[in-house]
Amino acid sequence: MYEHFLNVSSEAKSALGGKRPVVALESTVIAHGLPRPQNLETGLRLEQVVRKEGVVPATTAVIDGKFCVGLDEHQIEFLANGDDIEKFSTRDLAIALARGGNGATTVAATIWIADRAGIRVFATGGIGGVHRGTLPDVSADLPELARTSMIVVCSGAKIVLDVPATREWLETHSIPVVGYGCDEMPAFYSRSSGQPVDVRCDSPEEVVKIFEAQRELGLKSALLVTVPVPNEAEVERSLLRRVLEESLAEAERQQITGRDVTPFLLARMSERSEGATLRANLALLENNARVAAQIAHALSSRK
Ligand code: PSU
Ligand code: MN
Repeated sequence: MYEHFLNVSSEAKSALGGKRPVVALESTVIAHGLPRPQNLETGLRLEQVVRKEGVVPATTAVIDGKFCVGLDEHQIEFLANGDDIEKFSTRDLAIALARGGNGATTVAATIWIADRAGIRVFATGGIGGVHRGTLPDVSADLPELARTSMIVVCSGAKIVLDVPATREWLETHSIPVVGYGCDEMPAFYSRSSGQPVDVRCDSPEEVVKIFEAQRELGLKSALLVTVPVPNEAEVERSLLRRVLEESLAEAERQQITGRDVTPFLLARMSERSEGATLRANLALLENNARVAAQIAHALSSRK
């Protein structure tokens, strides 16, 4: 039933077969986005949050060249504490399949894999996007969102990015942006970005209705559901501006490029803010996983 390269956990398989709700989770945030030991704690915690809503979590990664959908605790621990865990985006998948290897999957690679497994709802912290600076560094998350029919729950694009340019990209490529309980697109650690959303939704059912309409029309893009970081965990504006500027300058001095840019900036901002950005990241990840589970529930009860 599944493609030979997919290794779907028995729990996810039986939920999908019985049309019960499943939420896909990415693993780059565990292997490269968060420091130890919070990365392992968070990887496990996000699964618990999804389960608490009566939904099956499916964290995705490439293990021994197999595209795993639904990991056990040991596999999550391996990703969190392993020393040579790569960061796989969509372009890396064919290489991983041909040559084997272990890698955490980005938003792009995770939604590609989850789509093949028949999962329709996915949660993360912040999507990749158009980077700042003169080099046109655009995350592969964006084109993958443009061609994958999936409800993607996030807190907008990561603040390290050029947020207005990322917003324009989403518009050009016809990816509808929902503000979940908000009228402005959130910006990861911050509840506001000055950027508009296309529509506001205040319940899982409203989101599901738009997603079903997208599918009815044969529109193949994702539905981006943006959820602001919980109030109490939002990073104060002037602190955020300072640590962001310092970290961006440091990345430029050290000539950090390619797949290392995002993990470098996230780690530096956390150090420079004495953990304030890390606390925000953990809070929004958990909140997004919960919202995604509620949406998955609403989606499965309509079928
Ligand atoms: N969200 C987080 N932390 C992360 C990421 C998202 O809260 O570390 C990861 C995702 O896996 C996303 C990746 O796909 O960062 C983007 O990397 P890049 O800019 O290299 O495409
Ligand atoms: Mn890049």
